[in-house]
Amino acid sequence: MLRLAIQKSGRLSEDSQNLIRECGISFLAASSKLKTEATNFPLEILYLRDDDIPGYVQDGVADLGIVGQNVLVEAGFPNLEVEGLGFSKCRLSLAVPRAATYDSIEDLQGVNIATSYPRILGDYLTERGVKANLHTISGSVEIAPSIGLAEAICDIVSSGSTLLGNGLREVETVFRSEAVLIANQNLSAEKKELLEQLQFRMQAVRRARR
Ligand code: PRT
Ligand code: ZN
Repeated sequence: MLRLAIQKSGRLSEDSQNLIRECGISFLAASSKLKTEATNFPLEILYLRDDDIPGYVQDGVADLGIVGQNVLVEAGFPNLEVEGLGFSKCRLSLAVPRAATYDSIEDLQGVNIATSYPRILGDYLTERGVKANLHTISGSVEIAPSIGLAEAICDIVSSGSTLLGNGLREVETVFRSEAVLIANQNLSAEKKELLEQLQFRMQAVRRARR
């Protein structure tokens, strides 16, 4: 039996559950239960916080997972990715107050930047020879400039209205993300076979949606 970890509640959970259902797999939705067994495919579904999913799959507690690439790469396990799933598209962007002058990434030299993505941002800045002071905070990153915590932020953007509403201007795209299927690297032959069946169905669902 395969164990698949998906987000319990949040931006990924509905699309993740819909994808599995459209693969013809029946199961009970996330409620108070943290796991459920599919009735017509050898699959057990674990409902977790998205941040915990890469580590669980890396350690083999779960065989598979569905998570945002942003969370996967930030966790340090990019090699677990099997394939992109085409939903929850967003970007990780740098933003500064609307009135701040910004011409190029050089302007971030020595600047305080608030983010929940120190690894991805740190790699991006290092590749460009920029040394900034990263302040890692876990939420409400957008308010950091207005409360004097940082001069810039790096956060997930989709429509851009949150940045706008906080008087911020997007200046660089650091990373583009979508939901991805991930898998433990040491699956047994039986589990690999089941993964292939699941991938085959997921690809058929995506072709049918187009
Ligand atoms: O509780 P748990 O830890 O499981 O969930 P979470 O709160 O950490 O994550 P959640 O559900 O908010 O997001 C899950 C994943 O959805 C993220 O890791 C991204 O891969 C993806 N995603 C897609 C987004 C967005 N779009 C998005 N817009 N994640 C967050 N946002 C935020 C954004 O940071 C901004 O603050 O939503 C706000 C609105 O965005 P705008 O630009 O449309 O205004
Ligand atoms: Zn989370």
